[in-house]
Amino acid sequence: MSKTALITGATSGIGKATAELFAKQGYNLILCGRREERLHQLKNELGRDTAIITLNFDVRNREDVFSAIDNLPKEFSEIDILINNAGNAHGLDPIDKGSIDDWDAMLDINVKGLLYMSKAIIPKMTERKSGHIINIGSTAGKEVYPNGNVYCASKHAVDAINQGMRIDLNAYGIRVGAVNPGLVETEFSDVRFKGDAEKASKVYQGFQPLKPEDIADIILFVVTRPYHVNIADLVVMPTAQASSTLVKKEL
Ligand code: NDP
Ligand code: 8X3
Repeated sequence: MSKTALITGATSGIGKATAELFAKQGYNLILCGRREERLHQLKNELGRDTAIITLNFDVRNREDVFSAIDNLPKEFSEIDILINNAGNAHGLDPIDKGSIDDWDAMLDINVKGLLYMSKAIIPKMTERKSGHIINIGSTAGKEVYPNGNVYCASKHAVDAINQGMRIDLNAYGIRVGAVNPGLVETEFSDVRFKGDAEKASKVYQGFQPLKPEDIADIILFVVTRPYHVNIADLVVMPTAQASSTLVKKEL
């Protein structure tokens, strides 16, 4: 029987590439995001390959998260794989100049949103004593870079939550692991720089960044390991990148 995977942030970037790859592999998919039009489009396109349901909510809204998960149709209610991917950076400013609204957005989405999703889905996994949770962290969750302050804090929190989940869910046989990418060219920088396309594209100039499909590939690898194998924490960077601040241009 096909497994069911729920992907948050499926409307763009890493989440979308993962949805496309998983659809080809025949996973039943629950695809989440705020942009309804994109969700419709995904359902139309990927629905040819597999069973798809889309859920349109903001992960910051606790009631909407629980209501969406509690009201899933029966055929989608047993979630085997949760991919906690929704998230973004908002702003790139020194700590003394940062916007409190940006800080709220990053902590509410990247940390609390991930927790709400997990809290809504974990009980059925513990009941069934099976499940697999993949948390999308970042190299920003392993090291702090200039002006990254609160985004890095949010991803360090994901790193801690990933470890905590693995420890606490170990008794139930639930696999928990993180995939922590370096620079991936998605809409991430458009969001970080609030639609300033020129600033956003400069982030990826002069070297070959990762593509969202590279991360999707790795996520598929993680979920297709035999049950006794849990990829607990994986860091992946473009070859041109050695750390958050060291990127070799024109490689
Ligand atoms: P994108 O901006 O392309 O995608 C972000 C996704 O998150 C979108 O589908 C967006 O959907 C969703 N999302 C954002 N805010 C909310 C919200 N409040 N409620 C629900 N969904 C939301 O960026 P990426 O694909 O690059 O980012 C995906 C994950 O990967 C993030 O957690 C990011 O931190 C992480 N990451 C990215 C890296 C990169 O270099 N790109 C590197 C390391 C980690 P919608 O707007 O429709 O709601
Ligand atoms: C995304 C990678 O280096 O822009 O998490 O923070 S970085």
